[in-house]
Amino acid sequence: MRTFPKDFVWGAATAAFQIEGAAKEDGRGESIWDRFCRTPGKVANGDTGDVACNHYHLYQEDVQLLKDLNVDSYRFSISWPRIFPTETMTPNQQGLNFYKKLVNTLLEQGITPMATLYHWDLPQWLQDKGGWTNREIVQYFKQFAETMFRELGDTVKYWITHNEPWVVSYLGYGNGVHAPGHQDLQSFLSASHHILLSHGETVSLFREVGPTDGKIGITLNMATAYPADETAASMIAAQSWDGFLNRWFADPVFKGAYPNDMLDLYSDITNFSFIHDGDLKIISQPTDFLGINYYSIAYVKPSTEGEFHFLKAETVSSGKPVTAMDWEIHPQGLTDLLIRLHNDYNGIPIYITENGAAFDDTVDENGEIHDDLRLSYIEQHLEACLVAMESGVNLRGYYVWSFLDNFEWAFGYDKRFGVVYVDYETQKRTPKKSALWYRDMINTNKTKNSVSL
Ligand code: IFM
Repeated sequence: MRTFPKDFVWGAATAAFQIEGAAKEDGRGESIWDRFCRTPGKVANGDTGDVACNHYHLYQEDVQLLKDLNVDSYRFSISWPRIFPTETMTPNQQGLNFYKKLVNTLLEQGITPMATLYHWDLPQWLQDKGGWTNREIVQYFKQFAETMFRELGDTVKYWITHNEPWVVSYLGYGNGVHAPGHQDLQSFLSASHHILLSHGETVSLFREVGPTDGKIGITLNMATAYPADETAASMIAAQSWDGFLNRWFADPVFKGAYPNDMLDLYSDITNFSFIHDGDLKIISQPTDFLGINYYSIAYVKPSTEGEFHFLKAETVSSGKPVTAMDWEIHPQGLTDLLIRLHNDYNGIPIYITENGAAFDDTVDENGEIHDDLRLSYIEQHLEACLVAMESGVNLRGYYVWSFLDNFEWAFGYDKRFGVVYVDYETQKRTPKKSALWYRDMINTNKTKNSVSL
């Protein structure tokens, strides 16, 4: 019988913009995603986050659903424009009240809150100053973080500074698929640095004003990069891809240095003037844990053309089955990633802060959703976690993405990641087969302290 440790944390995750709705209520300001959704052609169907899952109003029902799922912990994010709607940086009390009510409801149900400070919904007024490409943002972010630590630090002990800096910097400022939609590689690199700097500054701040019994980490989206074939050129291309996605973000935080091979590659794009003396020392403040969002892998081969010409690489399909996002299903990539991170970053405690899959769900005549593909995806990835843990990886918990179907960024509401189905017309929630399986699996783990997968 394979076993997860008794204190392994079972969780579910969401993010503010993707579920809250109430975009114009109780003093919330405009976010870059509100603006992006209204820019023609950027988001599927012109979908917006105005209503989303209406979680802002239905949070009590949602916490009850989380309780029914048996999760130990719930990972959510805080909407920055709900707290600081304008440049005056006066905290919006109604926004603070919402998160206090949410956290108290979770605690009443015995569910541990894990709060992410930045999950992509930048106040538009900050973007108007240059957003993450302007170094001044670091001070604004610290102010936001300090407010949240002071307001919620007595009840929230687990904090994440950033969710997926690669997505924010590359998709937001590099290729423009995400808000604010800029297409400039120099901006990608300066934004990535300012995000990491704000992480380091916030970790230091947390040690001063955060809960003394609290923990703080960063969440990176990571994927194992495999060479598409056995040629030396493909191995080098895979190494560059790994640097682009993984090491450019993890090395500064956990080793205090940007990887040399990437500094070489990126020297065609920038002179790195945005990196100031002392920055890497700040970025590498000891961080309590690493959060990993894992979905798929990359098969990489050399190329001097196309979107990734600056990496001299491109990704190709390996022919494996894919999810509705067209992402290859590759649980072995998770095991390989976890073992490698454990070895490269000194046995850092790791949480899987997101893992899950989008599939085209259908509701049957009984109102049930038999999402066997999602269930199998989750099961295989938990198995991959177990294998890594048996090799000594310090894996502390797993948060399924996502608790609810929600707004999937540029894909709008077309892609469903939830283990709980949301009918967007009626806002009715229905746990899918995968949710019921997850609930039972957690229960078995808790009662027997062993799980048969
Ligand atoms: O929905 C996103 C989430 O916001 C961040 N990680 C990946 C998920 C699926 O694309």
